[in-house]
Amino acid sequence: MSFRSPICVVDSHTQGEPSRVVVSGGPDLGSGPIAERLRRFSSEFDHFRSAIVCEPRGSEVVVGALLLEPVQPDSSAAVIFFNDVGYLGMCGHGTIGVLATLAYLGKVGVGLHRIETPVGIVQATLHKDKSVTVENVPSYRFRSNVSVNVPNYGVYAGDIAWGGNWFFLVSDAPCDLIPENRTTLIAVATAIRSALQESGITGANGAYIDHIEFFSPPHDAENSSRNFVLCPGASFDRSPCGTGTSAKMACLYDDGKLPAETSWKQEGILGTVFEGSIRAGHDGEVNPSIRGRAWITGESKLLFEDDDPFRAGIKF
Ligand code: PYC
Repeated sequence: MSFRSPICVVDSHTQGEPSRVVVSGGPDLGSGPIAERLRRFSSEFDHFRSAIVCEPRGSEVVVGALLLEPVQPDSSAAVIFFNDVGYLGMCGHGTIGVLATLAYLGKVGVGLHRIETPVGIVQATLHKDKSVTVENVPSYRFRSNVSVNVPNYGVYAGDIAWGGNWFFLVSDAPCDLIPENRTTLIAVATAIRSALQESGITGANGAYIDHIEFFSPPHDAENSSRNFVLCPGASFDRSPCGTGTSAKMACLYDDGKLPAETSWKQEGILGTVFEGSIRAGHDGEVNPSIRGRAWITGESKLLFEDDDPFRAGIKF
C-alpha cells in the first residue's frame, strides 16, 4: 500500500456539508471512461479513498472528490465522489464544492461548466454571487408508496427514486427534523435501509438503496419542505442534499404536485436551502437543477508516514 505523498486537497462546505477535493497526488487511473476509472479506483486504490476521508485525516461526514482529466475536450473536469464507506454516483453539494474549489484555484470563472461523473455529465454554472446551479443527471421515480416492515419501528412507506444516487423517500418522519434528534433519525433511517435490503426492495436493476430521506413541512414558511438525509454509512447530510432534492422533485412531478420550471426550496436539517426546479424530460424523467453556495475552509497537504498504522484511515 503506497501513497504518492503529499496529497493536496482543498476543503469547503456547501451550506454545512463538507467536501474535500483532491487536486493532486491522487492515484493514476488512466484516461478511459469515468465509470472504468471508478472501477479501477475501487478495486486497486480503495486505500486512497479511506486515507483521504476517514479519520484521522477526515471524518465520516466528509465527501471526497477526486479531480480527473475529463474525457471530452469541452468538459472542465471529471470527478469521482466518495465517502467513508464507498463511492457515490453523483453528489450535488459536492459538485457545488468542486466548482467553488476550481474557482478558488483560478481554473474556472463565472459561467457554465461541464463536469463528468460516473453516472453522467452534469452542467454547473458559477454565478457572480459565488452560488452554483447544478443541472443534475436525469432523475425519476422508480416505485411509489412502497411499504416495508422495520423491526422495532413498525411499517414505513416511501417512494424509491433516482437523483444520481438511490433514495427511499419517506414523508412521515419519525420525529421533528432538528439536529437535536439526529441520533433517533440516524437509528430509524439505518433500520429502514437494512429492512429494505433484507426485504429485497431495491432500485432499478437490483441497485442497493443507500440513501434514506425523511420530509416534514419547512420551518421557514418561505421554503417548500424540510428534509433529513442518511448518507451511505452512518452520517447524515448537513446540507439539503442535491441528489436527494432531485429525487424528491422527480416524485413531486410524477404526482402532479410540481410543475416544470417552478421553484422548489428544499430546507435541510440545519435550515440551509437549495433552490431547485425541474424541466420535463423523456419517459417520465425530469432534468433537475439545484442552486446553492460553498465556502472554502482550507487548503492542505495530507502526509503519510510509512510507519503510520492509520495511513489508510481508520475503518470502524
Ligand atoms: O448533495 O447529493 C448530495 C449529497 C449526497 C450525499 C451527500 N450529499
